[in-house]
Amino acid sequence: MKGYISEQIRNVILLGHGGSGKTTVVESALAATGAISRLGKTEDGNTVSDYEKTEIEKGYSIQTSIVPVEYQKSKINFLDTPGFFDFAGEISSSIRAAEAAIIVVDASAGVQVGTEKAWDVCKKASIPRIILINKIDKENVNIEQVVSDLKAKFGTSVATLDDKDALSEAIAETDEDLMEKYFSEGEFTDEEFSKGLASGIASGDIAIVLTASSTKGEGINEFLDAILRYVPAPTSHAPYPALNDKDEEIEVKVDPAGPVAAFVFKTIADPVIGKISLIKLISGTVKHGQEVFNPATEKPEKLGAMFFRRGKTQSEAPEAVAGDIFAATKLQYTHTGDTLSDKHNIIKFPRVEFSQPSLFMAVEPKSKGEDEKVGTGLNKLREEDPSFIIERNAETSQTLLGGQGEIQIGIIITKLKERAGVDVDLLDPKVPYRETIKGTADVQGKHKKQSGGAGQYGDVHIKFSPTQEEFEFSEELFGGSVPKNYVPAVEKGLRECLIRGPLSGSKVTGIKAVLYDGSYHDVDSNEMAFKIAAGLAFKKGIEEAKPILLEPVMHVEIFVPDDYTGDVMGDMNKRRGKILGMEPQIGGGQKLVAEAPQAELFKYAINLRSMTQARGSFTMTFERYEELPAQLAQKVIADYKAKQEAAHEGH
Ligand SMILES: Nc1nc2c(ncn2[C@@H]2O[C@H](COP(=O)(O)OP(=O)(O)O)[C@@H](O)[C@H]2O)c(=O)[nH]1
Ligand SMILES: [Mg+2]
Repeated sequence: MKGYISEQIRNVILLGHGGSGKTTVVESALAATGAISRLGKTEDGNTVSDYEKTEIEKGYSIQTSIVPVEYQKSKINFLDTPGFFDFAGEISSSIRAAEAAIIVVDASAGVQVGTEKAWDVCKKASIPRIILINKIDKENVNIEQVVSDLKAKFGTSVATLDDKDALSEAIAETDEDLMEKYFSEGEFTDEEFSKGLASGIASGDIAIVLTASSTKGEGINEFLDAILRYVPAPTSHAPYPALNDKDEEIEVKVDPAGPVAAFVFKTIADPVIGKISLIKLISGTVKHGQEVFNPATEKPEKLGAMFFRRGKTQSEAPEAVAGDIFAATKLQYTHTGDTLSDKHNIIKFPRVEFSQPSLFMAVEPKSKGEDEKVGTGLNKLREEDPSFIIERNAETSQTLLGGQGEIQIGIIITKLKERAGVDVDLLDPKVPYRETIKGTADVQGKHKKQSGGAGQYGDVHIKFSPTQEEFEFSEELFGGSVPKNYVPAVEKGLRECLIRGPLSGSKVTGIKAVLYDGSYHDVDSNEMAFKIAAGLAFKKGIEEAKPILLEPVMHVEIFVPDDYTGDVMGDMNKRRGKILGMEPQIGGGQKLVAEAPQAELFKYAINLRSMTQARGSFTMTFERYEELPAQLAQKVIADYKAKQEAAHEGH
C-alpha cells in the first residue's frame, strides 16, 4: 500500500445493529475498488474483515478490524466493529481513531436497537455521522418509510441527499447568517449549499442518508464518494486535549510536522505474528525503526516493525503520517489505551472510559492449583482489552470477571484457554453474606487434653453482645483466673474465628467479646490451648446469641424506555427489590432508582436485556448490609452444613 498525505486519509467507524451488513459493506467497498475480486460472506467466514478464528466459527464480528480502502487517490480506513451490547468496550476505544461514523441500517428491519445505540454513542462522542441504509435489494423494502422512521427517531436534520428542501432547512438551522439568508431569499446558492452541508455534517448537526446493496455492489461508489466529500480529513479535526509531562492540559493539533503523539486503541494477539498494537497517529510523522516513548510505563519503544493492516494481512509501512492508522508489532511495554510520544516532548491522551461492567461471573480453574495461571492469564488479556475487569473477592475467595454480557465473558475465557492453556469453569458468584448476632450469650470454652506426655489446658468464660464495630475485645478478669500473658492468645483465637463464621462460613462482624473468667493449669496451659479454648467459646457464643445472616443490598439505577417501566418495576418486586423513585429523562424514557439484594441481581444484565429488547441499561453500586430473611437464611445455613459434612466424608 502506498503512502498517503494526511489530507488524503479518511477514518470512519462502522456502527449499527448486528447483522445490518457492516462487514459486507467493507467487503463490497474492497470489491468496488478492485482490491478483491470476489465478495466474501460473513457466514462463510471468508470476508477480509472477519478473520479471527472465533469470528469465522460464529459468522459475525467480535472485534474491531481495520480495513483500508484505496479510492480516488485517497485511503479510507474503515473500522469495522462488532454489534453492540457485549462489545461496547471495543466501540468506546476504536471510536477514538475515527473522524466520522457510518451507521449502517438494514433496510428490511428499519431502525433497530443497535441503530439507536449507535446514534447515542456518536452523539456522546460528538462525532459526525452518515447513515447508510443497506440491503435495499431485499424484497418488500420501503426506503421512504425507513427514512421517515429515522427522522422521527433522530430529528429532521437526518435527510437523503436528494431531499434538497430538508437539507436546506437543516443547513439554515446550523448558522444564524444562513438562517437569515434562507428566510429572506428562500434558497441557497450551490456554493452556500455545499459548504453549509459539509460544515453541518462535520459538526454533527446534519446526518445524510445514503442507500446501498452491499451484496449487489449498488450504491457503493456513491457511498465512497460521500465519505471523501463529507467526512472531514484528520487535519480538519479540532485539536485533541492531552496532558504534558507536568500533567498540564495541552492541545495537540493534527499536524504531520508536529511532535509525535499516537494513541494505541487496540491490541491484537495474533497466533502467528504475536502482539500487534493498532495505533492512531494524531500528530507527527513516524518512520520505521524510530524510537518513541511510552509515558504510562516510562519505557522507550522502538517501532521496529510497522505495518498497514487490512483485516489479517499486512504490508510494511516505511512511515506513517498524522491522521493515519498503522500497526506496530512486538511493542514490549505498551498496552491498549497508552500514548506514544517523543521522550523530550511527553504527551498523554486521556484514557478511554469504559462503561461499568453489568455482569459478573466467577471463574474457577478446572484443575486445582492453577489459580495463579488464571490470574496472570487474565491480567495479560486485560492489557489487550481493558474493557473488562478482574476482581478478587477476599470474603468469598472467588475471582470475578466483570463485563458487558455472557458473550464477552465467554470469549475472554476461550482466549484464556488458548493463550494461557488453562481451562476454567464459569460459576455464579457467591454472595458475600456476613454473620452477626442480635442477642447476648455468656459461655465457657474449655480445651483440655491429657493423654500421656505434655497436656493441653485452657479455659475461658466470655460474654458476647452486638456492637456497631466489626469487633471489640476486652477483659474483666479478677484475681488471675486467666494469667494476663494468655489474654492476647484469647483475643487472637477470637479474631481468627471472624474470618469464617460457624453458620455459613462467611465473615463475622458486629461482635463484642468480654473475657471475664476462666482457669488454668500450671504445667499444661499454653498460648495454643487458650487460643483453642477461645475458638470453642466463640462458636458456642455465636450460636446462642441469636445469630443472623446479613446480605449485601445494592443501589440500582435502571434506564428504560417508557413502555417497559411497568414490567421492570414488577420484576424488581419479584427480586425482593424496592423502587425508591422514578425520574423522566430528557431524551425520553425513565430512570428507575431501586434497591435490591445482590443475590437477586447477578444475572440482571441478561434479564433486563431480554425484558426490554435490549433497550434498558443499568448501573449498580453497593449500598449496605441488611438482615437476610429467616427462611432464606435457613437455606443458606443448611447448604453450608451439607457441604461441610460432604467434605468431612470425603476425608
Ligand atoms: N440481501 C442482502 N443481504 C446482505 C446485504 N449486506 C449484508 N447482507 C447479509 O446480511 C448478513 C449480515 O451481514 P454482516 O456483514 O455480517 O453484518 P454485520 O453484523 O453488520 O457486520 C449476512 O448474511 C450478509 O450476507 C445486502 O446488501 N443485501
Ligand atoms: Mg460484522
